[in-house]
Amino acid sequence: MNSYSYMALGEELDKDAYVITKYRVSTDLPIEKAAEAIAAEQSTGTWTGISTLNDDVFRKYAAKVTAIDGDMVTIAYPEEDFSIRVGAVPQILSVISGNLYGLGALKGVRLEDVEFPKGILKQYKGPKFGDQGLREILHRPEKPLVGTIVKPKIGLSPEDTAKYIYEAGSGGLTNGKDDETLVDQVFCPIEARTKAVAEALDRLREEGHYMVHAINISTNGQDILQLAEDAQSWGATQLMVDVITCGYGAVQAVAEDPKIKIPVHVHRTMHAAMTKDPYNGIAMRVIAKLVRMCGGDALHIGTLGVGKMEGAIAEGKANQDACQSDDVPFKKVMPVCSGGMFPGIVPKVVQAAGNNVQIQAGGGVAGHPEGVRAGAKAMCQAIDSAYEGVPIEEYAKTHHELQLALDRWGTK
Ligand code: RUB
Repeated sequence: MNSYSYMALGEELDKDAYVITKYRVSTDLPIEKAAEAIAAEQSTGTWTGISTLNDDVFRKYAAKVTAIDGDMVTIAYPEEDFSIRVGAVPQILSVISGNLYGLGALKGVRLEDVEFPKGILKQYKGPKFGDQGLREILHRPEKPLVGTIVKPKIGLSPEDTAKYIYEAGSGGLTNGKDDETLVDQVFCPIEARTKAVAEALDRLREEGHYMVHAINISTNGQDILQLAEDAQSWGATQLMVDVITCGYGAVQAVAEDPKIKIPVHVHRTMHAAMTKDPYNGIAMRVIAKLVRMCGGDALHIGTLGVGKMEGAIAEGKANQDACQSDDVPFKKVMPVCSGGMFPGIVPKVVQAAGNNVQIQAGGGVAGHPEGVRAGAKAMCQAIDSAYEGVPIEEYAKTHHELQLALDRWGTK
């Protein structure tokens, strides 16, 4: 029986013929052995030599360990190992991010990055609208988009949800959204909520303000397309899908449905089970790249070192880059900074992320001492201060709602 080596350190590969991955590996094994174990398990090998593997199969389909730098390992998988039209992201993930986590020889392994060859990318469509499409809908060409997550997450009726959105829009917000745990509960049926919110948005438009609201349609695979189409027919202006709980296929199905003519907001609830440990799991930037391929128009990327959720500036920037880079043939995804946001920390986010972001606050709007409309105004004023480059404390001196927000929550 032949024994095959998956090591190809320093080999120059045609980037258009391989999916190139980077893993951070923690192991007591020599790192070369661990890298080889991953390359073997995820392509043509297993724990022992096998009589059914021949030179031809190995040459065509074996993964190659092309670089090792400290604990960072680069593995290239031949494009032919992937099954895109049928198989798609579930199959991609089974290759680049599958059994390897279970290998007993590895204490930890984290998929840090992936690059796909043109042949695979061209089988995806990417976002229908993307960041610029959203900006066109909202008539907001340059400034950061500014939004809210309706709070409390659960419990409001359709009418109270619509009232919240009307108030938020009257205060100047461009985006509203359902929270991730709200879909079609008895207290707030999705049809009634969508219709009530649509009426509120129509009223705002008549008054000259453009706003969209993402209706959460996260559900079973067999139901999600119908729900997307129904929500659109009830007046939804944007749809929301939780990518980790529903799957990439759900985002792709909704985004690629030709009947769907509204943007898709992608929430990432549960991502931290995979992304939080620096030594195990999957980096958010990989998830962002896949969401972009599948057609998400907006995606949560973290709050770049501030807010209630974990996530440093460098990590947020890497996620933003995955949404916005020019090296893939897709429209750009609107990066969404959300989670524990409030007006006082908006300038830090804008400083780190620039103006092409959507910044949104739930508690940071609904918790304003003068209510939702004032909370929305304070968020908009914070965005304006950052956009105009005026220190926020200075700006607050002439903007009452912002001053109240700073008094309540400060700037850290
Ligand atoms: C926002 C909220 C969202 C988070 C998720 O509410 O809880 O679901 O955005 O986090 P609040 P992430 O503004 O009151 O904190 O965007 O990091 O996935």
